[in-house]
Amino acid sequence: MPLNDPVISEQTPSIDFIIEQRWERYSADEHDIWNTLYAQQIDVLKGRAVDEFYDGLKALDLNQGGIPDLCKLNPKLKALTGWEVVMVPHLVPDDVFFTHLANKRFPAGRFIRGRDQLDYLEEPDIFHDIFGHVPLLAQPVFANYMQAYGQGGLRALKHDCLKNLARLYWYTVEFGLMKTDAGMRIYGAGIASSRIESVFSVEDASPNRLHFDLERVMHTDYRIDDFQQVYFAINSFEELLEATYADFGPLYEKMSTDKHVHGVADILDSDTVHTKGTQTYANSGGRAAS
Ligand code: HBI
Ligand code: FE
Repeated sequence: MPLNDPVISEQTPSIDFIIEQRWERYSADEHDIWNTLYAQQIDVLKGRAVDEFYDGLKALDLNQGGIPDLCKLNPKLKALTGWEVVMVPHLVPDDVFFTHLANKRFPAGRFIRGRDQLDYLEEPDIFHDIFGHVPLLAQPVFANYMQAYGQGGLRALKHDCLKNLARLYWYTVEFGLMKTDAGMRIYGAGIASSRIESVFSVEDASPNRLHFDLERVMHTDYRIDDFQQVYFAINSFEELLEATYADFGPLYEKMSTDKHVHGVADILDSDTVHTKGTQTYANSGGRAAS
């Protein structure tokens, strides 16, 4: 995000960090960057993303051209699952983030990346946040999972388990895969908004692809500066929601003292292995935003 963005700095920050979108202020070039990224991802995600992702894009008319206007997007999303998208200037503090999710508000960055950053970005922009995250918020089971995650996050803060929750988010909402009859499919937004990782995550031989297990994932380290060395796959969104609907109370008790962490390349005896990776890829020098 440009630090001197005049549109942002003229607004007084509020405690929920929400800012107005002011859609009319996006330039033709910014809309064009959205269109470029959109066309590119639609192409690369063919046969690689879960059906629910396309259903969401279609139900929300995200293919209308240009950066979506929240005034048009939110009524459609609200009608489907009760969720809405709100604009924030940048990453918001964890408690603010969880509070938004618990109240069915998805905080999305307002700015869009520049042409020199089409493939790599440090902070989530509106393309990652809306194209990557919002289609699945039109899917009721996934939307419930996101709300449960926000509620769980607020409780985790009180138990000093934030890191565990952040790993769960990372390996599901951002980098999750789904094992379908047609093969491994992408549902994580960090993958779905990245041209290169969209292919890497489902086709490359190097990463491990293991079956999702709630506690296992919450104790697994992650890297933010390269492609993943491990992906966790679910069979369905129902599986994900059921795992997080369990009473987290005892889990938080345990995790507040048990801080063991598995490395990104570890395979445990208890893991269900979908594909064992070769782990030989060189550092690629970056990936798209998550
Ligand atoms: N804020 N805007 C924004 N977007 C995020 O994805 C986000 C955040 N704040 C905190 C946060 N994510 C993470 O700490 C969570 O994964 C736990
Ligand atoms: Fe994200």
